[in-house]
Amino acid sequence: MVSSGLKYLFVGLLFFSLSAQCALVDKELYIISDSLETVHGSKMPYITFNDSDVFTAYNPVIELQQGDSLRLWVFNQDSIAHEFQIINIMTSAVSIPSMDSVYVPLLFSNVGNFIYHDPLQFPKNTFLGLGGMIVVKDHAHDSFYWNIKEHDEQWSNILVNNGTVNWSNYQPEYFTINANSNPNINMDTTARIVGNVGDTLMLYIANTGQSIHSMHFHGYHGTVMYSSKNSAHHGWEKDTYAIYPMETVIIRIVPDKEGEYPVHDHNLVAVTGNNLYPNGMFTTILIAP
Ligand SMILES: [Cu+2]
Repeated sequence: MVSSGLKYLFVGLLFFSLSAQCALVDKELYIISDSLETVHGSKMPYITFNDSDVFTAYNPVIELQQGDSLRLWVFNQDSIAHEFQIINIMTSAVSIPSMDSVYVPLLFSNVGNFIYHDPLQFPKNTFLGLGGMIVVKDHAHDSFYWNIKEHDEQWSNILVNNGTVNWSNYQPEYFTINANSNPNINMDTTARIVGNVGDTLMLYIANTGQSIHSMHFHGYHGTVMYSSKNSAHHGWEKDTYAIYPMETVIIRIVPDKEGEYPVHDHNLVAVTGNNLYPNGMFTTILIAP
């Protein structure tokens, strides 16, 4: 009797320790069609996932701890049907008719950075804005999030009206981090890397665009902790990261000195907005003593 009592106590403790770490996380996303205002004040059609039924140009980051169960509802408030899929997590897409919703319960057992998006007529709906990230962590370090992407006003208008474009001749004109170009990126506290010497800073990047974006850090090297496309890159220490379309990475930076240093896309057209420098993917990293 004593030994079986101990066994139940042990099982009870094990269950308690697991349930203390793994949370149930409820989240709602709303698909809303509106427009993206560029750094120069022009507007183009844009569709995003939103935290509420109010449109923003920014697809929210869903933040989880390793082992969490996500209970996700996706509401389609657009006038046309959409789809939903999480790359490397859901093996197939679910469709969501206009003004309907889907419920997606998922367990996230592994750390990583995952793109959720609308894969319908890919890359059309993702290009039009429907792509965000889910990050799964096993740490409590300061974290920063970059949803990097490029845009073309003429193409967005063609695609939203069911026209066709030639993806082999793609010359986008705007380049954004979390839907902002320089100088507005610097106002986004989720994007702009700020810390102190010796901190461990974690940067989660998702390329939801259709171009390669080669992000160059001046002043600091970081370590690749995760890449969804190139697991061979794990552990590499670098200052430039070529991030492929629909790739996600996690980079760890431990600053060794104070200072303010530029971070930008090494593809020079991507530091412009409608050909104007430096209104593209350009920000700074700010490290205090
Ligand atoms: Cu550079």
